[in-house]
Amino acid sequence: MNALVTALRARPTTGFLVGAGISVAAGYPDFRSKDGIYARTAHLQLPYPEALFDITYFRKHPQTFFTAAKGVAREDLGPTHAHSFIKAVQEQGLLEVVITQNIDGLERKAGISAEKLIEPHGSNASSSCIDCGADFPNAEMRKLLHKGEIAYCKHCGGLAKPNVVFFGEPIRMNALEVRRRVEKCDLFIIMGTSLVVQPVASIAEYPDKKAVRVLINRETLPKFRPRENDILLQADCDAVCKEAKDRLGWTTSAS
Ligand code: CNA
Repeated sequence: MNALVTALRARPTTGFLVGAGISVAAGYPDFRSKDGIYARTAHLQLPYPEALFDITYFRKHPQTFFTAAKGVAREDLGPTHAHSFIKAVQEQGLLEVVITQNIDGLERKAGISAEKLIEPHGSNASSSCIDCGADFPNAEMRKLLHKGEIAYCKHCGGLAKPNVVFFGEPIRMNALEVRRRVEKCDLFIIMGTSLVVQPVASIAEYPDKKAVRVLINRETLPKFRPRENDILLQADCDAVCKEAKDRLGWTTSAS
């Protein structure tokens, strides 16, 4: 913790790679924790857990996704201490980039500016048809998700879903731009991700060897390859972010 605060006092150009863990305190379950989405949908007896978000499986069994999404699609949830910390880094003028694997839109709700934010796995802020690509009204998608009912495109009758990238769909990321921006960072904070989903997980390897990487996760990650100057914090990311912000005396404006 001291090492993180000291690193931030040096006013480094800072980047973030974040995952579902930073939204758990808000009320969004992550994928792989004991009480995550995969555990909660075990009763659906999927052929493999990721099938829930697999485009080929979705085409054949759309009801499974809409049934599972029923309890998860929420609009009333707000940003966590982790989001607020990222916002504070932005307000300090230190933020270079935030790469979020999350699709819940909480970074935007927290006030992270669009030019700092990269959402390779898309966002649930809009919806469209998987066949003709026509927009599907998001308010209506929300209602269907709440009821657990399948959304059909009004133009071609195909299946519609939130603009969240499913397994088997191309991710929304300019890899060269991401690499360029991550390489600019003196400090790169990775938090609340299992670093399992590729290609985004490999962004953890992009920072320059001289940069300080910080890994904040409540479990150890076998896939993470530590470097000499890494700061490894096996901890709750909200507790770390709140303490860092308090110790630095950083406040955030309302968004
Ligand atoms: P994951 O594989 O579920 O991993 C989450 C990681 O966060 C795990 O290693 C947990 O131990 C850790 N974790 C959970 N809570 C905390 C906490 N409070 N403090 C510290 N660590 C914590 O999720 P990833 O993000 O790695 O996987 C990428 C997937 C998850 C993306 O495609 C997302 O779209 C998808 N996802 C997003 C959301 C969301 O938008 N809120 C929710 C669930 C899944």
